[in-house]
Amino acid sequence: MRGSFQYLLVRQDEGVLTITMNRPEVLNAFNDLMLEELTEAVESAARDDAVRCVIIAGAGRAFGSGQDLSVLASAHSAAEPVKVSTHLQKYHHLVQVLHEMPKPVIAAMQGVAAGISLNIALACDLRIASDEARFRQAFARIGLVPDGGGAYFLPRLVGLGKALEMALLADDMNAQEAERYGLVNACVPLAELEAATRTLARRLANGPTRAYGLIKELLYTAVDSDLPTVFALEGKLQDIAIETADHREGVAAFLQKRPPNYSGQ
Ligand code: LHQ
Repeated sequence: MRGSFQYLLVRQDEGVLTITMNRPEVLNAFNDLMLEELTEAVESAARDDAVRCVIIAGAGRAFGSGQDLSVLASAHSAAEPVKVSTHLQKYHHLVQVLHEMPKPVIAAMQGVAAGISLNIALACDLRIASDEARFRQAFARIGLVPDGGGAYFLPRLVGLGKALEMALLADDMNAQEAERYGLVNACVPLAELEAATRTLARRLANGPTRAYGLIKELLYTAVDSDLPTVFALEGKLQDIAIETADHREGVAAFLQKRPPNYSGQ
């Protein structure tokens, strides 16, 4: 992973890679370069065994405000506008890489998350919000449909009724409501968000990383499968998990009445 990006801050520490989107003057709205850089960083994290947990965050007061609308407006007036579905393919690739990341990904959300920024957070495995965060499926306010996989992830997290309400009305959901609906896993005071996120990320980075990857695969497949399919997949994945060093370490630690020391292998 390269050390510097134009629109990202990256920090790697004790197996935790923190990627911070860094366009605070526009609440971390996506331009093309930030999207490309985020995709590169996430792909690199997926390949790097030294990274055992990833945090996605936003600089300044927001997590992210979606597509940069000034970029969108100039794209509309370009001589040969790029079809939006072609542009969306780049976001789809990012969402796919996040979703298939073989280690846990946490979104740390201190402020507003709108549009495709929110939907990218929904593609992460866990979300921690500050009590000042708010969540807006902003698309209908500008006459668009939810994109970036939001229509897939949102109803799975909050149920179809609430997802429809959020998508149609495009109102803010506050952090307390988001926690109640399961849109975020935890809501903490703003001053505690960074520490709470790091504590969770360190815990995950010290866990059985290969099993975590298999757990993600199992649950994300199971949510769209029938029971026989899940039985077959869990057998296949348990055959893999039971051969890992971390499984042996977990059992040994239990029998020796000591904390496990997982290598991630
Ligand atoms: C912004 C933005 C922004 C540029 C704040 N762009 N400058 C669609 C189509 C095609 C391809 C791919 O994907 C998409 C997906 C999408 O994401 S569509 C949805 C795009 N996002 C939005 O519609 C949200 C637009 N932003 C807002 O509604 C508000 O800014 C929110 C609710 C996020 C925050 O409101 P406030 O806290 O009141 O902040 P603000 O509005 O005052 O914004 C602060 C600054 O950031 C301001 O600039 P200024 O120079 O006045 O300080 C905004 O213009 C700028 N900004 N979002 N997306």
